Amino acid sequence: MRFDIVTIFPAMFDGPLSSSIIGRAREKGLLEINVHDLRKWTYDKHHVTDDYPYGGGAGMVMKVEPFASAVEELKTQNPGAKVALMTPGGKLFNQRMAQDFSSLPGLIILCGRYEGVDERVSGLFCDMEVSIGDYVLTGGEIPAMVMLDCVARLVPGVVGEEASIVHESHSDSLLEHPHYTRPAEFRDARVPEVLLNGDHKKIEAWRREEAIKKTASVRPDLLAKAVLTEKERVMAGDFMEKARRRDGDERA
Ligand code: 6GU
Repeated sequence: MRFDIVTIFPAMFDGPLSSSIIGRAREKGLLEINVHDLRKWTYDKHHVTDDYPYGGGAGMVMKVEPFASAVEELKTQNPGAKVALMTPGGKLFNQRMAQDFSSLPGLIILCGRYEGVDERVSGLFCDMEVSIGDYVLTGGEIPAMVMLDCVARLVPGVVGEEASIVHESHSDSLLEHPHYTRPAEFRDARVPEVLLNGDHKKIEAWRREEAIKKTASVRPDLLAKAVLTEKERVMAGDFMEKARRRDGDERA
């Protein structure tokens, strides 16, 4: 899969995209990631990418022409690619969107700065506006890395063990069960006995229950989408009640 990122801060991408799993996948040719300086598509002497807002107000607005030229050029190189503008006003990114994007031939990701991007960039040149959460960052660069990382690891071959992406937090609307490794005892904190005696049926049942318990306690909103048996629903209800009592009216 090919990713093209368009930004006024290309250096921000150096470390994260050449390390670890993503770095290795690029070396193996499973991912092609190109980071482009938006200023490549400016044609004035000072390489201007922003300007004052029509109607007045604080802050600058990113201009339409450089993004327009960028998208037009990159689309000819990868016609099947979808174009996403990273902006806090976009659609909330989630695991489902990541799965959908991972089967595309490419993503062209435009990084806006937080003050704003001329509306015509999104209106004329983008397939979607994407946000990574309900908080404000200084720009779309870190969100672009978050989205790229999440999509890239779903591309076949990028993550070593295929099984490890099946049973993970969010793919089935449950948080993951706890994990342990040696030592079996650390400062009086013992690894749960069930994990030590090799009864895989019991281990699976324990993990499922722990996942439901954790989700009910930390992210009860996720349970609405989770597929649970009748018995599991009741159990989830009990855990939620317990968590409510424990946390007081904090989540009223
Ligand atoms: Cl995509 N951009 C900015 N500036 N802030 C954000 C965001 C994006 N997503 C969440 N906060």
